[in-house]
Amino acid sequence: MSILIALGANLASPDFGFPRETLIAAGVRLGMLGVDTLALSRWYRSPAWPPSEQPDYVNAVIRVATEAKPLALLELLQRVEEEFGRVRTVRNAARVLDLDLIAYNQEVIRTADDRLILPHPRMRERPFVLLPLRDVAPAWRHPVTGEPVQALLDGLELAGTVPLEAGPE
Ligand code: PH2
Ligand code: MG
Ligand code: MG
Repeated sequence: MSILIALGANLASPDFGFPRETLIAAGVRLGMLGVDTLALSRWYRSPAWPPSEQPDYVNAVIRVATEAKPLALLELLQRVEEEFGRVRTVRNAARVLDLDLIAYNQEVIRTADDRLILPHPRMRERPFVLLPLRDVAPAWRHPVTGEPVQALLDGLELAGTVPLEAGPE
């Protein structure tokens, strides 16, 4: 059983500081809202995708326990993004906090309005999701294709996504 949430940030937050500090604060906030972190991956630095002049991202994945059903969990994540000052502008704009629901156990979901697609449709191409996902759920398999996370990683260029050294970011 794995409910997996990807965390990302590439702008400092006026309230919480460096991206990593914001991501930790977001994890604490999620706990207050009944989303308990069971496992936290390493922190990774990865260049913004698609390539741009934006600052690098800090990315991680948490494996959580929650009573919230998938759509309620998505709404809760969006609420926390807003609380943390996330401003929605254009797609892939730099951000203080991004919380993406990646997978909800083995559920395969597509809402009529495409608001929620599980597993996350772009996770397969994203080393900054798959590397931390492997940290918290090494035996995870894609619920549609059955591919293990390692098989997904084997096909990708991973060099840009590296564990963050200890430091303030
Ligand atoms: N998230 C995005 C767009 N681009 N790039 C990296 N490296 N990490 C992210 O989390 C990320 C991104 C939109 O959610
Ligand atoms: Mg994202
Ligand atoms: Mg998002």
